[in-house]
Amino acid sequence: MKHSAENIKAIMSEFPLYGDFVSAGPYGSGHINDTYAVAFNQGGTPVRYILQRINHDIFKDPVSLMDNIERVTRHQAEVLRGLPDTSRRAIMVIYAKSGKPLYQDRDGNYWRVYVMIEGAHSHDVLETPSQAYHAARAFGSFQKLLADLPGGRLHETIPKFHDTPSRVAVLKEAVEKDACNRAKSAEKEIEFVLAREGVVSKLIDLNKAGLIPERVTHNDTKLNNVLLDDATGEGLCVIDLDTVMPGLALYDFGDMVRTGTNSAAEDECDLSKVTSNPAMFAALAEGYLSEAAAFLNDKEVEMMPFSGILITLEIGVRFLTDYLQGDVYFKTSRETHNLDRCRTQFKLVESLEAQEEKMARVVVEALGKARVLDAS
Ligand code: ADP
Ligand code: GN1
Ligand code: MG
Repeated sequence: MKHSAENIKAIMSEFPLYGDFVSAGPYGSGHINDTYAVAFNQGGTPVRYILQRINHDIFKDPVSLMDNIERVTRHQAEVLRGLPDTSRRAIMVIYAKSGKPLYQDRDGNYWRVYVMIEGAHSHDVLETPSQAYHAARAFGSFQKLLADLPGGRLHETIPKFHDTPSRVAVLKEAVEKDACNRAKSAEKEIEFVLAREGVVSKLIDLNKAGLIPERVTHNDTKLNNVLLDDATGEGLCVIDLDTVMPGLALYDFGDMVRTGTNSAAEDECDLSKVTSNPAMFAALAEGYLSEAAAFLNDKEVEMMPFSGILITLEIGVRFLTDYLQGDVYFKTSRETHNLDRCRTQFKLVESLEAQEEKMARVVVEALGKARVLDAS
């Protein structure tokens, strides 16, 4: 949904911001919310904000969602207080004139405003192992910081979000229904999933067996959901907090592998370009473990290579389901966009499967380095 600069100016006037509205335009490449960069002139100094319309078809309870985000960002601010540059290390929510963290317009849309973190960017495709290291370290540090979040369990903003077997069950229903007559064009992809049904409950089963714990996790650790500092390359701020809720740490690491090791874009059509880059995997494992080794248990560490395979399969299943259901969930810009994304994911699954043993050795090495770092 696109909103004009005039609309946006009116929405921004519901927030108690100092200065004059200058301009607004669409921002970023997220698949879910509508994001705008909004420029203000504050006494001669240009200042920008992020304005977002929360996709309430997907996030059914935006008030609970913002309650989670307030709790998480308040805790981050408390823990980070005193460090240099704290205002660039955690999202800052701007409260509306109503005193609430959201403004609801006459059409029922929910809007929120964040301070724009300047001098930092997110990357859709990572270019260097150093970027991978720093992005993964930032997500590890985020999980570590939230380990002692006060106030009890967070709301589940999307129930069963990383319940891979449920995702497969929904896919099967979509195949059965074939609402858009598209199943024929995705026969190979459907087969691909059915051939892997045996592994989809592996992490959930380990959790049920008490071998891996529930934690506060991000759940959408696509690497464009972390801002890297333009000057230092450091992982500065974890963003896109809508799915921060109870979850398994491994789904977070897995999604870093899905998005950080892919040598091509998520929707690349030339599948010969899609492979998992082992140097990126090593950097992700090192960066993540430099923070997470302090709290992960042995089983979680052991499952790190598998987690990348599983979530890549899961996200591929979700793209495929959305294709069959008529592109009702993810933003798309062409008819086969979701099918293309699914094919990319499945090609990546194959590449990761072929490297699983090698990745296990890399994780052991990375763990060793993290322990040396910790001891020094
Ligand atoms: P979506 O859920 O649609 O992915 P995000 O919250 O990830 O939305 O925001 C989309 C993009 O906007 C991000 O990838 C990032 O580039 C940018 N962005 C979001 N919040 C901020 C912020 N506080 N400061 C700077 N950039 C931001
Ligand atoms: C969505 O919001 P965004 O674009 O960061 C999706 C993730 C998927 C991702 C695939 C709430 O993430 O789960 O992994 O697209 N977010 C939601 O690119 O469904
Ligand atoms: Mg995002």
